[in-house]
Amino acid sequence: MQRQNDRYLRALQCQPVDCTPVWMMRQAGRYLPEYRQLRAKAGDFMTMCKNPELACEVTLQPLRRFDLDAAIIFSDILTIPDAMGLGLYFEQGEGPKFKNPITNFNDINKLSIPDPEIELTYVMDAIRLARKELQGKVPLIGFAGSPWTLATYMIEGGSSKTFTKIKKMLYSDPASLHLLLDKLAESVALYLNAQIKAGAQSIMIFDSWGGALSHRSYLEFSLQYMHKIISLLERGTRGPSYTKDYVPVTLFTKGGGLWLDKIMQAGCDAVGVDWTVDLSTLPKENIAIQGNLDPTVLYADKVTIKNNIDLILKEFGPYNGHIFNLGHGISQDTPIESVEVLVNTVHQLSKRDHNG
Ligand code: 1CP
Repeated sequence: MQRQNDRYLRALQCQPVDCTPVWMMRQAGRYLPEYRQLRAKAGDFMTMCKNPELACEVTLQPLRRFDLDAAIIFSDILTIPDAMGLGLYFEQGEGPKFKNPITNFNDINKLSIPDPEIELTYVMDAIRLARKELQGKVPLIGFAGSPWTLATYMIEGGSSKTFTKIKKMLYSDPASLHLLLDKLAESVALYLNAQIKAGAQSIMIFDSWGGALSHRSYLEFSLQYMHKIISLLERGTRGPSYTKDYVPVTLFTKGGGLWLDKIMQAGCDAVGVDWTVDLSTLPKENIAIQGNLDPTVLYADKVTIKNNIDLILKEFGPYNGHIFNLGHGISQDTPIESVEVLVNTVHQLSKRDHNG
């Protein structure tokens, strides 16, 4: 029987850890040959997401190779718009697309809020199965996209670099966009509460495209709705010492470095930071920080990888509220050996500042 590893949950509550916990955004995915193999057999990505056995298997794959301190359920942020009837599909090499994107108020008005126990029951089944298979070895992370980030895909019809359509709506018809964001916030809160009930032990909200907004728009169209979601989550109460069954929330706005003081006031336990953030400027008091290695460092040689990890760990010193992660998802052509170096170096080097 494996010893329970809860250093990730402890760090989220800024409680003493033996060394710094580490996991990677997109750790279950295309850089792993065993993922590519399973994906080739399954056919397409959504088939894998909608099959709880396959989703559970992919969740566990990175943990068999690396000494990671958390698992993240294999799914996608776009399951919610899919459940709202937008018709999600993936075109080879082109990323996600929607058959029925949102174009106007009428489309938004017609959208209904999915019941996670019906339309998204496959995610809950995958979570239940993954918890069973993990046997408490490491905690399981549940997640969702932020309303703003989901809305970008729903209005643009897929990925975008410019966000022209949604920004046009933001400035010319803000009431419609607010209605959409409100429906999404409610949907995400229900979805995350169902994930918690199914066994998710920590929650992460991905605001991948919040950084595309102006300062004022970020507060009004993104942060406000994440704040609302957090206030609706049923996740227990955090005590002064480590609270085992409390479900911490991490907010990650890519490109949100300038707004971290505001993000930290949105009721979250941790903030995710990308590689643009100067860690020395962040408060290191009762709020956990997740990040912030540039994922492209993993293309470099071992010594360079170790040096870059060392620099980040030195910024935190003995502070308990650090969760080591990349500043964004791992790239699909990352060498496996680099991931091994990353995970082992974080554990080894961080012991000097903790009681490991
Ligand atoms: O096999 C394939 O071709 C599918 C690639 C893939 C994978 C592995 C997609 C399509 N999604 C995922 C899994 C995924 N997506 C996880 C799994 C758990 C883990 O982290 O290991 C998670 C947490 C996500 C979240 C996600 N999906 C985000 C937020 C995080 C981020 O990277 O910013 C976003 C923006 C998406 C949308 C999405 N889904 C898939 C792709 C290729 C994209 C991004 C497209 C774009 O750049 O706009």
